[in-house]
Amino acid sequence: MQCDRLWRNARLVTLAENRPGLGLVEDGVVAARDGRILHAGPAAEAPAFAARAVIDCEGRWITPGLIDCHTHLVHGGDRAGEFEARLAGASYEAIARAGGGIVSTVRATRAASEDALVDSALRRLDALLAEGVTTIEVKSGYGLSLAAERASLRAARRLGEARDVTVATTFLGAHAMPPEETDKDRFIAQLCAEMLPAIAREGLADAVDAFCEGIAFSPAQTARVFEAARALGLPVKLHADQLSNLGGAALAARFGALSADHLEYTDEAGAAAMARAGTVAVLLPGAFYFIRETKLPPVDLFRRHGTRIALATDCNPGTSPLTSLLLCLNMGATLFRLTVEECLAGVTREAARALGRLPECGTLEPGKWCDLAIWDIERPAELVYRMGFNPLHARIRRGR
Ligand code: DI6
Ligand code: FE
Repeated sequence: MQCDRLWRNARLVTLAENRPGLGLVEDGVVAARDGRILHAGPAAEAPAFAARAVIDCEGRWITPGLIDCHTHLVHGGDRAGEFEARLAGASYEAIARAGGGIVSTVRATRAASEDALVDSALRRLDALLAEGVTTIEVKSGYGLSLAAERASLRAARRLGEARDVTVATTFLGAHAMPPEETDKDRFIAQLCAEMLPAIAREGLADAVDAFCEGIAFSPAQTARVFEAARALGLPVKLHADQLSNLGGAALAARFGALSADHLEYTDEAGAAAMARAGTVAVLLPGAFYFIRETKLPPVDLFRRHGTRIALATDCNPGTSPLTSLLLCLNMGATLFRLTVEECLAGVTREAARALGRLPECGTLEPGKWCDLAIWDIERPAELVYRMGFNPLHARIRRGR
């Protein structure tokens, strides 16, 4: 059988659901043709391939290319000064009065040109790519006007042209109140009537997200955003139950959301509703760590009900300035007590599911894009175990 490339003498973490656990294969091969996986499995079961190029992996491990399924990679400025002030004792109120907090990122994002947004995001993206990331989700939500949200989403799309990576964009207009607006209902009405339809018409968003929280938008306001998204045929996701339990997980499930994210305060009804709806729980240990949250997400409830679990960086300037998905794996294990299997599935198969892209990526199975990460490790657990060490040997996207 003809193929373009063949990786042999490899050990595979396939994550295929028809194999147990991580779907490990010793002495495996991966064959690619036209950018897609033709075969991934034991060498003994592989057909005889005539390959244009054969790569001897010398026993290295291959995982699916990693997927960071929740980021706010595109934004202006940073909040290092605010971090420094808080460490020196400044209160949130004092920082907000001095123009800090999320509004300062909105101002910096609006002030930046689209080119500048791309340039600053590329530096963060490159850090993720260096660790084997081949698919990334990028949210807007620091523009909060049609022009600035559009620029952010365009910048996100351009990341996928500037680098060899798949970018999934998410419109998060309902992230915070724009500084010039005073009425939340009025803002949401305008978002649903004008911003979202324009963004959808221009094909700038693959999904729609909202921040359902006391400091952001209510469940009723969130539901309005979701209804508007549904009318436009766009899938939804939700920042849910991060700081309090407003029933965000159940709300997301009610709308058949791809994912509900954060979930520290989610209760059993929420976890069960997510499992029934197939809504993935995206856990974000970087934010948990950075804001020194102590309430743990209900991992045992997710396990008991069969809710799928993904892990992501939540890379954002305010609560998770994290640009390492490998460190995020370690945090998922140490902070949330996830198993190695849950962690690795969380940045591959389950992250793909959280983006609605499981048919395209996230496991090593025939027909999917041949997105691979090849690692200099002796066992898969090393990817979760180390902190600040990058054993990536090679990153392959679409077979090359
Ligand atoms: N949850 C968060 O933790 C961030 N956004 C969100 O929806 C905070 C964003 C920021 O402070 O810049
Ligand atoms: Fe987030």
